Amino acid sequence: MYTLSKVGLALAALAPAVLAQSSSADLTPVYSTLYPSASEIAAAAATAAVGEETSSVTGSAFNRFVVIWLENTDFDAANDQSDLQWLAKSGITLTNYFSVTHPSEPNYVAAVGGDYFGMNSDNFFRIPSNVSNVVDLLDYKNISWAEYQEHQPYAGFQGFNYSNQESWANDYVRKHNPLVIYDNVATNATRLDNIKNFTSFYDDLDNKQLPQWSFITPNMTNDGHDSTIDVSGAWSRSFLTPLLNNTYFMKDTLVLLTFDENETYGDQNRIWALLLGGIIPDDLKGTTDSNFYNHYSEIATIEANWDLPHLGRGDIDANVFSIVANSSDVAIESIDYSNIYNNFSAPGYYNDDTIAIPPPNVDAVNRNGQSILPAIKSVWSSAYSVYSASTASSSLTYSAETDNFASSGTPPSSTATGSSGSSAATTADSTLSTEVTGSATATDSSASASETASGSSSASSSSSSGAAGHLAPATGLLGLVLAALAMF
Ligand SMILES: *[C@@H]1O[C@H](CO)[C@@H](O)[C@H](O)[C@H]1NC(C)=O
Ligand SMILES: *[C@@H]1O[C@H](CO)[C@@H](O)[C@H](O)[C@H]1NC(C)=O
Ligand SMILES: *[C@@H]1O[C@H](CO)[C@@H](O)[C@H](O)[C@H]1NC(C)=O
Ligand SMILES: *[C@@H]1O[C@H](CO)[C@@H](O)[C@H](O)[C@H]1NC(C)=O
Ligand SMILES: *[C@@H]1O[C@H](CO)[C@@H](O)[C@H](O)[C@H]1NC(C)=O
Ligand SMILES: *[C@@H]1O[C@H](CO)[C@@H](O)[C@H](O)[C@H]1NC(C)=O
Ligand SMILES: *[C@@H]1O[C@H](CO)[C@@H](O)[C@H](O)[C@H]1NC(C)=O
Ligand SMILES: *[C@@H]1O[C@H](CO)[C@@H](O)[C@H](O)[C@H]1NC(C)=O
Ligand SMILES: *[C@@H]1O[C@H](CO)[C@@H](O)[C@H](O)[C@H]1NC(C)=O
Ligand SMILES: CC(=O)N[C@H]1CO[C@H](CO)[C@@H](O)[C@@H]1O
Repeated sequence: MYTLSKVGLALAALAPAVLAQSSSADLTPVYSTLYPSASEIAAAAATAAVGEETSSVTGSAFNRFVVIWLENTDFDAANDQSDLQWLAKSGITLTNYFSVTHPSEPNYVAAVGGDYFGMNSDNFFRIPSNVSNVVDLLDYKNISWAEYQEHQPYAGFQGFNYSNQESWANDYVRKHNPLVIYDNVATNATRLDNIKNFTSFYDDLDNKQLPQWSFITPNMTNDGHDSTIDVSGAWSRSFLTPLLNNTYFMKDTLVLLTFDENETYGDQNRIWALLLGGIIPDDLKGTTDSNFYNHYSEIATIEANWDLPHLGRGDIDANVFSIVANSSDVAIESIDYSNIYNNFSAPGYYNDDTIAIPPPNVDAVNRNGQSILPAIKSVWSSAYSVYSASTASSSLTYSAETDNFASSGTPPSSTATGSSGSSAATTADSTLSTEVTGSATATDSSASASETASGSSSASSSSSSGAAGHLAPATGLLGLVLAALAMF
């Protein structure tokens, strides 16, 4: 991470005239599809530090949670894939697990932070450091965590992409790396070191030093994004097969293998999900669980397991996976999902310049009966008071189950406002002064046409300005120039 300022300096050398006009001379690193360059990345990789954290905090159902995400596949296509069917014989298939929106990036963001804040594209986004995520919850009880990102060039890399250096095909992409998008991780050196290269997974496995929470992202080939469900299914089977026979890995472990989103936008955003690991009892292997879950269940489940406080967002009332709910004494809510589509992003900070980041619900109690994380409450409680007063008269109600808005005369319920409450009622937020309208172009020229669709809101009267909202890779004039360069 210290190498980042070097990158900034290198950029300054490239654009001295621009820098001279930049009043702040802020060398905040700028990332795009072109910067940093491969040689700058190689130099940074040579000195990058790698986090090594482990711990053994006992949970009610598991002591280790490993999340693996594949890409863009409809439920039926995954359920019919032979390697996934083979894996399913060792686990519990979740048959009503929903993604929360389209396209990719907001789903990754939501699964660790409890909201996607109106994000509706795969652009270069940063989430301000006063917004919390699972890392804050895990830290509260000193539960170790890491990400393993395949072909990320070094631990803590913050760039937009790292392509195959021979074919230049898509390989590592930031949009599939949920925690690096949160500034409260990316601007903290200790935390950033835990966002590791995939090779570190095998180091940590061999050293019996795996963290208790981890998020694994295969590259753009192996996750199916630029390939097929047969490729991602075969990769999943080959990656997991040795692990399923590894007694160290399996002990007290829960693995979730799932997808970011359904492929067909007109359909319900239901995705295939499988629970595996040492905590699955033999009599539940090869069975299904038809309770309603969504990406926020990934957070609610660790809260229930380790009896953690909450983030005050979509995690508050998400269902906990039943195998964990059963041993945590947490109820599972029966939810009618027949009208849940989750196929666009509700209005919010990243798709509407007039909308602030909503305060988390500081008064809520989560499924395991805990209050909000104290550190979050201290930052947001006064903003929450203002916000809840202003939304009480709003005609928009937010439903955590559907993660969408519905027009009605009913004021938001006290628990519902906390979740992704990007209501049309705006608070006095100043948009980031550093924001640029030129976007870092998606690296991903082979993305399916559907993935570039922006979720437009049909539920709100507030105007949506598309994806250009609070894009924050670059600073000031320098940023504008670099954003323009990035469009070559
Ligand atoms: C976490 O670790 C810190 C530093 O070692 C310690 O002061 C604190 O009590 C620990 N917290 C818990 C909940 O174990
Ligand atoms: C990152 O991973 C790639 C391939 O998995 C490997 O070739 C490279 O050496 C790794 N880099 C570091 C710094 O670990
Ligand atoms: C990122 O992707 C762009 C567009 O494909 C490519 O030109 C660039 O070299 C890639 N950057 C790296 C570091 O791989
Ligand atoms: C993704 O990783 C696999 C190895 O796991 C490799 O064979 C493949 O070439 C990589 N994809 C790209 C685009 O580099
Ligand atoms: C940085 O991260 C460490 C480890 O997660 C945490 O203990 C510390 O409080 C963080 N620092 C700040 C300023 O947030
Ligand atoms: C896993 O262990 C079982 C039982 O010992 C064995 O039958 C199976 O072949 C092993 N699989 C692998 C991939 O090693
Ligand atoms: C979401 O699905 C509904 C129902 O099929 C459809 O009417 C709507 O057009 C879809 N929205 C998007 C953005 O695809
Ligand atoms: C949870 O408990 C219920 C009620 O006892 C039972 O039907 C269900 O099979 C259990 N689920 C799991 C995954 O243990
Ligand atoms: C959170 O950070 C954003 C961006 O810096 C700022 O606009 C907002 O006022 C902050 N909110 C609170 C409650 O600190
Ligand atoms: C809920 C659900 O699975 N929705 C759809 C995802 O996409 C597939 C294939 O288009 C449909 O069959 C599903 O109905």
